[in-house]
Amino acid sequence: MGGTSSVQLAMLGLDSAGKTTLLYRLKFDQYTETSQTIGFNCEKIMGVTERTKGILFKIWDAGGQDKIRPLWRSYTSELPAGQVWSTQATCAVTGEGLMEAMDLMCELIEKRKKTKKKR
Ligand SMILES: Nc1nc2c(ncn2[C@@H]2O[C@H](COP(=O)(O)OP(=O)(O)O)[C@@H](O)[C@H]2O)c(=O)[nH]1
Ligand SMILES: [Mg+2]
Repeated sequence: MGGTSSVQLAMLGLDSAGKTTLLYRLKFDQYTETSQTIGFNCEKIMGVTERTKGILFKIWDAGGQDKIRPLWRSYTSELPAGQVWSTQATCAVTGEGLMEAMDLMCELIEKRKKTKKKR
């Protein structure tokens, strides 16, 4: 990444997991009340931490209902064997842990890009 770049992300999870709250927390830096997501939401969010500054995150928030879940496959089918997973505790209501999560995600994306180049 470095300089100005953009990445596209898909947020997948069951209904009421907190995806939309998290999206708006990142976008508006405040708690926003949500209603059930029908289909998708999408927001462009600029990175604000040292690590993510200059990176434009285009984040897709996909509804989690049973009907939509088969579509997750189109986001996950290209993941390589041995994909590294990470967990970061966050609270979408207060924003706690979110910046750490953005940094961690950035690190994973950079690693993924490097291994892709090697192939
Ligand atoms: N305690 C707590 N509640 C949350 C959190 N994130 C979302 N919620 C609440 O959980 C409910 C569902 O959130 P929503 O973002 O609509 O979930 P989505 O279906 O995954 O988009 C809402 O009432 C939120 O206020 C969180 O991190 N902590
Ligand atoms: Mg939602």
